[in-house]
Amino acid sequence: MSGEIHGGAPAAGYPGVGRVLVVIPTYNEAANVADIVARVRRAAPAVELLVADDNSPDGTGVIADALAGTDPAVHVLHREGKQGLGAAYLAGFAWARQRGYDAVVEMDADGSHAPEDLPALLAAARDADVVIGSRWTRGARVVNWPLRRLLLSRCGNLYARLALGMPVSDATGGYRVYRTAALEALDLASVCSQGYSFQVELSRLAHRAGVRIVEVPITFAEREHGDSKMSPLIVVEALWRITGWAVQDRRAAWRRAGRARARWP
Ligand SMILES: Nc1nc2c(ncn2[C@@H]2O[C@H](COP(=O)(O)OP(=O)(O)OP(=O)(O)O)[C@@H](O)[C@H]2O)c(=O)[nH]1
Ligand SMILES: [Mg+2]
Repeated sequence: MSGEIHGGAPAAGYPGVGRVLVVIPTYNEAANVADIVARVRRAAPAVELLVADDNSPDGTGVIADALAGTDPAVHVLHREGKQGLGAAYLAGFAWARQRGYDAVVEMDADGSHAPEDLPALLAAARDADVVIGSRWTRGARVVNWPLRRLLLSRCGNLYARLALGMPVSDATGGYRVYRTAALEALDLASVCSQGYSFQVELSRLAHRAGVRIVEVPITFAEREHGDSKMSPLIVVEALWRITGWAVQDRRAAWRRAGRARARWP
């Protein structure tokens, strides 16, 4: 049933941004999916939603189908099995681009990304290509996160910022708006990340492409229901990839500097 699509009539769109698709990747989010969809519909009635489910064993996909059956603004993309957050988002982006949406939103299903913050993110998207909902910018709040997760996020972001030279305070954050025109400018075919590093990889691609990136403070809350899919492997992948990109960037800079020196008389 991979790629099967349910859902219908498009909503009217969001002023200044156009037709918006909120992509919600799910794996075993049966306790959360109905609530998050309802909250998005209340907070931003003009957007549409795509639940990208990786054949969750807990029946998340079935619940999503029932929601799509009663609300034409809700769509479901059924994928064959668990292939990681990055792959689910790339499939959601492709789905949106094929159907002419003007912007896509990334949002977790577990309630950590408050749908009530979405209007502020979309307002910022009027003058930006990428809007990052940031946990680490003035005005943001992080609620109920254990100290080890706070430290991991702070240190991970510091490392990403220093290693990659990006002026982004929350490069690992997964609450974002991308204008689809800006996605065209990114080399999505080159994306290789699966977990957290997907967000860093897209931040890096956006920064390198020179598109306008804006950060908006959000209130981030620890999930209340269901289990985290975060694992040590995801952290190792992020560290490994960020280090690899940093080395690549330094080598390219040295090569450029070497060529410039060779041109000197
Ligand atoms: N489709 C799909 N969704 C996934 C996969 N892994 C995670 N997700 C979803 O991605 C979102 C984020 O996953 P979480 O488990 O909350 O991970 P996290 O937010 O990084 O970690 P926590 O802060 O511990 O919750 C949730 O909506 C998950 O259901 C996957 O392999 N496929
Ligand atoms: Mg989460």
